[in-house]
Amino acid sequence: MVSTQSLKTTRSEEIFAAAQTLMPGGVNSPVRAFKSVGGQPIVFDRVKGAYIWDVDGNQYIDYVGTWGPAICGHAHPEVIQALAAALEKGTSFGAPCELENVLADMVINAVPSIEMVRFVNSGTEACMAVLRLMRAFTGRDKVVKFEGCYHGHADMFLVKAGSGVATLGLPDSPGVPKSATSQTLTAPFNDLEAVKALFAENPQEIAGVILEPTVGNAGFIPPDPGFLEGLREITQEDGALLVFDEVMTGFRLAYGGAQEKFKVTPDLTTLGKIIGGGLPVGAYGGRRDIMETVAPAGPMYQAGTLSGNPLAMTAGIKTLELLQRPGTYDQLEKMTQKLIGGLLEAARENGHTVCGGNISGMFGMFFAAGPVHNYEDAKKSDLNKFSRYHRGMLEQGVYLAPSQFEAGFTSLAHTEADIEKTLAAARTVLADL
Ligand code: KE4
Repeated sequence: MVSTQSLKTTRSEEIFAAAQTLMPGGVNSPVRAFKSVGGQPIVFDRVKGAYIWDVDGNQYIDYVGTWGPAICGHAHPEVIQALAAALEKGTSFGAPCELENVLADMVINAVPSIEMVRFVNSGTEACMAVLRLMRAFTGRDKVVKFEGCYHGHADMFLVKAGSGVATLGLPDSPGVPKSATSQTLTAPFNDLEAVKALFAENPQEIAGVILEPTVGNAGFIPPDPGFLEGLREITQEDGALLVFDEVMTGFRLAYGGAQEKFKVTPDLTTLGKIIGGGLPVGAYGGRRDIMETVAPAGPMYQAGTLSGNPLAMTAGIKTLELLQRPGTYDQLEKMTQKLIGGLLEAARENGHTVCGGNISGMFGMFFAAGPVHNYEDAKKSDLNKFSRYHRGMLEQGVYLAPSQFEAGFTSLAHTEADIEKTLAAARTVLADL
C-alpha cells in the first residue's frame, strides 16, 4: 500500500507529458485528465480484482472500476479465460454469430422492459440510436432530458441545462449547432412539476423523456420516492415514451437494473459498460413493437462495424453469468453500505458536513449538508474540498473518481480488508482536510 509520503509519480508525469503532445489533453476521454480535481493524473500499468498498479509501481484500491464495467473485479480469471478461447476463433466477424443470440437472450431475460435488443459499441451510440428511435416511432421531435444527466456526447444531448422549469436547449459545446439541440427540453432531476409544465407547454409534441433512473453523472443522486412512477404516468398519458438510460445502473443496481430495483418499467432502455465486461459494448432495447422500427426490420437506420463482435459478446456473457451467482447483489449492497457509511462517519467525526449513500454497488458523497436532489444542489457542494479529499485519498492508495460529478463503484472483488484500509485512509485524510 502507498506510504503516507507524497506519491512518486515520475513515470506517470513523463508518459502524461508525452501524451499531451499526441492526444488532446493527453487523454481519450476528458475526465481522465483530472482537470476538475487537479494534480498529476495517474497512468495505469495494470489492474486486477479491486486493485490498480500505476507505472511508478504504486498500488491503489479502485472505486472507479473503469467507470462501472469491472463489477466482478478487473481482469476476472473466468472472463480472461473465456476471451482467450474466443480469440482463437477471431476477433471480429461483421456477420451474425451465435454469441449475439446468447447475450441478447440474457439481456432480454434480465431487463423487464426489454423484449428485443440491438447491440452497439458504446453508451453514446446506444443513446444516439434510442433518441432516433423515440422520434421515429412517435413521429415527434422534442425530447426531455434532465440537468446533470449524461447520455454520451451526441450533439442533441450536449445541452446547457437551463435553470428553472423548462429551457429550450442551448448547446454547451462548440461545434453543436443550435438546430441540434433546439428540440431538447430540460428540467431539474426529481422535479415532476417541471416535467408536467413541459408537457403542458408541448402537448403531444414530445417523443419521450430520457433519464438516468439513478444519476451517476452529477455525483450520486437517487430518484425521490414517486419520481419515476410520476414520469411513467405523465408519459403514458401524453403518448410519449419513457426511456431509462441504464448504461451505468444496468446490472449494477440489481441484475435487472434500476427498473427492477424501483419496479418502474420504461418503454426503452439503454445499456453499456457491464454488459461488455470491459470490452466496447452498448445496447438499446425495449418493447418489441418499438424495436421492430429499427432497420432492417423497419425503416429507422442504425449500423456498426463492430456491433456484436464475438470478443465483446464473450466478455459480456461471462460477466453476466458471474453476476447471476447467488448472493451477488447482497454482497455488493452490504460491502458498499459499510464503505459509504464509514466514509460519512469519518467525515462527520472530523467536522465536515457531508451527505451521500449507495444503492447496491454504486455510491457517492457530497461535501454538503444535503439532501442533494438535483444538479443545482450538487453544484453547491464544496468542490474545492472534494479536490483535496480526492488527492489525499490518492496519496493514501485509494483511487476515487476524479470529479465530484461522478459516482463511485465497488466490485465483487473488494474485501472487508479493502474497505477497512479505505476507511483508515479516509480518517487520515479527513482529519487534515
Ligand atoms: P460511453 O459512450 O462513454 O460508453 O457511454 C456514455 C454514457 C451514457 N449514459 C450514461 C448514464 C453514462 O454514464 C455514460 C458514460 N459514463 C461516463 C462516466 N460518467 C464514462 C466515462 C468517460 O466519459 O470517460
